[in-house]
Amino acid sequence: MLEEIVLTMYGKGLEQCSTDELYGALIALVQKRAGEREITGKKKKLYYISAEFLIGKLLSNNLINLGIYDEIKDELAKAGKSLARLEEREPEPSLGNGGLGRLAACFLDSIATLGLAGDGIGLNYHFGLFQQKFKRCRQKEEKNPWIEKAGWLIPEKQKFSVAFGGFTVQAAMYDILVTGYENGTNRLHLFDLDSVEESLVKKGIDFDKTRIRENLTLFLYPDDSDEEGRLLRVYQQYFMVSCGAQLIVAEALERGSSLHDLAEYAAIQINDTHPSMVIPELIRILMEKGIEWDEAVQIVTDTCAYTNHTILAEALEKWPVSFIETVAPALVPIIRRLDEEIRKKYRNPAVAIIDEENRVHMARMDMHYGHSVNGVAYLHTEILKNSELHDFYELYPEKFNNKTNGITFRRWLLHCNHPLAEFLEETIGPDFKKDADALEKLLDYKEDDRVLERLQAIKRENKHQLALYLRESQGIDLMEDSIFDIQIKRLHEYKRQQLNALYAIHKYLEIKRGKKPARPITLIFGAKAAPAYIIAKDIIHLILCLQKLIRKDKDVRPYLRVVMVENYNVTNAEKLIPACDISEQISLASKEASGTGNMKFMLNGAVTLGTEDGANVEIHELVGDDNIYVFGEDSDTVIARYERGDYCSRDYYEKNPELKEAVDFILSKKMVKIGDKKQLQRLYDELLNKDWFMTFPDYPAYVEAKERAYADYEDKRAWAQKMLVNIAKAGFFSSDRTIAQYNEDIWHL
Ligand code: 26Q
Repeated sequence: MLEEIVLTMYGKGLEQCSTDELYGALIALVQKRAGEREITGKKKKLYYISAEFLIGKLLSNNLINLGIYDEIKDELAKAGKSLARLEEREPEPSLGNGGLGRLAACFLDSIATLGLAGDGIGLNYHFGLFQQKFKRCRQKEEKNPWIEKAGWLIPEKQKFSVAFGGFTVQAAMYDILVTGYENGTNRLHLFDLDSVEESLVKKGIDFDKTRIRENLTLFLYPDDSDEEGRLLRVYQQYFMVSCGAQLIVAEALERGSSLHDLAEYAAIQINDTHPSMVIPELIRILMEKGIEWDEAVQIVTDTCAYTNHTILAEALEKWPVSFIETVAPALVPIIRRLDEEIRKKYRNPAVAIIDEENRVHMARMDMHYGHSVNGVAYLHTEILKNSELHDFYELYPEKFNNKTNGITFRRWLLHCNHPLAEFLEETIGPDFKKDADALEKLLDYKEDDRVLERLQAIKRENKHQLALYLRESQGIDLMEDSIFDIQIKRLHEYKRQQLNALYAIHKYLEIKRGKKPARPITLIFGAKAAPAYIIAKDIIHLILCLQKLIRKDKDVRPYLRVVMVENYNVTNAEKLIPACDISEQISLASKEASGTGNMKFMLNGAVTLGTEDGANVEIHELVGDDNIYVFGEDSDTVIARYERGDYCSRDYYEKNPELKEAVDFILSKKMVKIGDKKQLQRLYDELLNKDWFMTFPDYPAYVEAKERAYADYEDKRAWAQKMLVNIAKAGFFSSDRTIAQYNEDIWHL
């Protein structure tokens, strides 16, 4: 199959081709095959607008979805070439920060897999999110160029123009084909500035934030704690939604819409508030086409739906009217008029779109002028309804709904864990590949020693593969017979990597005193911190110092390792997750909207150690008490304590000598010798004087749960049964299920 292509492309045989040539040929092959399956001819189409699409490498996934993975692998092997080499060669586009961006990518896969017409709309960030490097136990940021001449981006002919205050820019659109699993193909449309100037970036990730014409699509914003460049972020958002709205309207017209009936032709899903300006922008465009205000507002409301991904108040976007005046002056009268309508209708100032400080609350606009508001896990949606967005729930109870997140099993099982996928197919047949619920058949084998032993063998093999990979790529040595206890996710105080680090200190001190664990323990971390998020960087510093301290300590290193993987990304995740024994999901209850890493781990036979937060609650319910380690205060207790405002971390510190010892160790001579006194002191002070995410109250229960899990791990058979139940019950978390629900309740495609 490939042979013919390289012959026409390069006039030679497979054996003679370089890695780059083979890679180019495979892209051509995939795009041809995918192009033949495009989903067309449907009246209504979904547009998933998102500032982030964390798609990961695409080659293998596309080959799997097109059903030609094995064939290509064999053909290459016969010519003495390896598909793995080609996979390594592919750059990973980092067009997302974490969960929200990865979710968007899983959703596109499922939309195509279900044969639904649905495209993504986003931005073509040239350097994506920064690349993380560790230097002297600290995070350093570098740009991550990923765009290649012969890559996945297809330049499209359509041109767009976007009018900012005082100047207009031209935009180009690049498409990436999105293949569904043995089904149709959709597109991810990435908009880019015609006048973008990569040379603006000098060293690291610094660039002139004021030159919008040149810098607009250079970088993805590394989360909201990066205060600098907030205005630029609004420029990006408007650029994205203006191009997106133009595309949506043009396509609807082409499919025969009169625009009065736009809602029958288009469904728009607003992924968090980053694309919320699409609402006023669409109203503007419809009015430009001669539709009256009231009707335009109704059409847009019927078309748009909003997903909330966070309950952290500080992450709910509010932009000063002056920003919008600067960026998109045409939207200001529209937003003001929407606000006036709301003020006339409802007297509660807490539901107004523009507040007393002249800031536009993006989520409020979405809730008033969209027809659906959804949270991303049961608990999250309940908290939205009962507290965070309660005023809106009272106004529009019918708009609120839950859509528990999901993950695509193509990438997070078939692609990342071949041995497990093959074994499952041998054992329960191939149905689970199309119907995730069929994984439950595995429960029939819970007492089958052969199956239990195979699951353990596969885990061992994956741990071995991870060890090879980390040695090769990062020079890290793993003890393969240790417990792999893994926490990988963005670094944020609410996710509480610091709690895990305190445990590491506790264990270190115990071993120093001669109390050795039954089996060596490896605590693996992977996390990027937003460049301006000081405490997050201090936590990384702490973990890297601990890694160094323990690696150099001959008494401790045979029993305990701390390992922080550099530049945690989708590619790393695909290696780490299949090798995991214990999945750390230890956010402060009520703070993690859902989490999706928790689902990936479970599907790959890891056992969760977690709080009753986000989707952990649903995992707990599915697997039962025996197959998960739950600890810590529940969300009601936490929410009540925030309301009382009486949390004092120092009280817990004073009362618990073990905790005190661990916290004090942060400033010990040993640590200060390795690390930076100032950074360690800052973190120590933060914990003792604030600890806003309440790690201290949960500390004893956390240590207890970890010890219990480690002890249980020694009963190999019982542990394998836990793995089995987790895999068997993971079907619910297929994003195919999530997308079917979005379609059923919201999009009606
Ligand atoms: C906001 C304003 C300015 C600049 C940046 C931002 C910004 C950027 C990214 C705000 C939020 C994000 C990302 C949020 C995110 O990833 N949320 C996660 O979404 C997942 C998918 O629903 C959930 O599983 C996680 O629980 C949630 O934290």
